[in-house]
Formats: sequence, structure tokens, C-alpha cells
Amino acid sequence: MTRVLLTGFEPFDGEATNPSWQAVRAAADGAPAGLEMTAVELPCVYGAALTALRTAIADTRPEIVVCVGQAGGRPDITVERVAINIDDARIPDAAGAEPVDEAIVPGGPAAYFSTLPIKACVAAVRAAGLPASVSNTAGTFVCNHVFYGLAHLLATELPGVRGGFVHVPYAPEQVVDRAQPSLSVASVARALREIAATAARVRTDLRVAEGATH
Ligand code: PCA
Repeated sequence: MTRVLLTGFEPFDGEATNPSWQAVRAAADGAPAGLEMTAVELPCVYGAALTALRTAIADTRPEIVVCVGQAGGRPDITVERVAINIDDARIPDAAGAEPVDEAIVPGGPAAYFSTLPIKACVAAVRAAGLPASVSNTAGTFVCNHVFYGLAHLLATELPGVRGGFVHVPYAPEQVVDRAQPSLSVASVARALREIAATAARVRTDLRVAEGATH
């Protein structure tokens, strides 16, 4: 059994739901054979989200951590490549904080790469019939904050644990009155199961081009 911790976020930016939390909960309910998956909801709050993540990791002792967030407007499941050491809020977090250009870990590395096999994960989601790509930015809001904090924790305290971040599109019910791409929560949950299973199985990532020119 491989223990996998999945995290999603509470709703933010005026939304009634956050598909990241709905999808990680659904994914954990139908864990693939060989995986023991736990889903935890994080607050959309700088600092507090990382405290909750740290607690969840201590409680569940995962071998793999996949943090998930909503990226409204993106058309596909995006497996993030890199977390950067900066908080730069365009909107306030759920506690009203709006940091500008503050280091997440003062003196920490500028960036960390995902330690998940991101290209193999993208390939697995596509093979399951769902759209996916590699993303080279997780933004500078709470999702990047959690991704960087996770990567720093794993690098400095838990070197045997692998982890990364996945952004997901809006759910259809969030976009009924706006022309925005969406993906059903059931589809996102299926993609997350593929990603978790791939991360558990694959140690050396595929060497295929998934880069971007901009
Ligand atoms: N998405 C936000 C924070 C919470 C979430 O689900 C982000 O991309 O930073």
C-alpha cells in the first residue's frame, strides 16, 4: 500500500464551491488498488494553509503528497512543474491578507521543482481520455504558497516523501452564466486517481517535450 495525501481548498474569490476539494474527496473515496488515499481541505489563507498541510502530513504520514487547487479559466488539468518563493496577492486571501512580494521562506531557494513525475502524470491523464498539460507557473497566490511550502518541507525534513501540485478547471456549475472552460468533478477525480497511481509507480519521469514558448 502506498499512502497518498491529497489536499484541496475551500472556496475563494466569491465562489460557492471549489472543485479541488470536491474532486480530492471523490478521488479518495475510490482509491485505485494499492493506494491508500486521504483527502484534506486546506483554508485559502497564507500561512494557515501550510500549518494545516503540515498537520495533515504528520497525521497521515504519506509517501506521496498531491496538493490540488482551482485555476479558473484554465481548460485542462495542469500538473505544475515549479513553485517559487514569493507571495504576491492579486486578491485578498480568506483572512484578508494581501502580501506583495514577500518571501514564503526568507532566505529559502528561489524555487523548487515538483518531485512527482509530471510528464508521466500528464500522459496518464490523457490516456484516460481527459485533457492535461504541464504548467510552468502555479501563480503567486495561496496555491503556489502551499506548493512551495510543501516542497520546502519535503526537501528539508522529509526527503523520502515526494510531492507536487495540480491545478484544475472550474466545475460546470461554476460557469453556467459565463463563457469559461470547465470539467466535471467526476472527471477531475478520475484524473487525480491516475496522477496518484502514476506517481506511486513511476520514479523516473518521461523524457518528452511538454515545454512552452511563452
Ligand atoms: N486556487 C487558488 C488558491 C486556492 C485555489 O483553489 C490558487 O490558484 O492560488
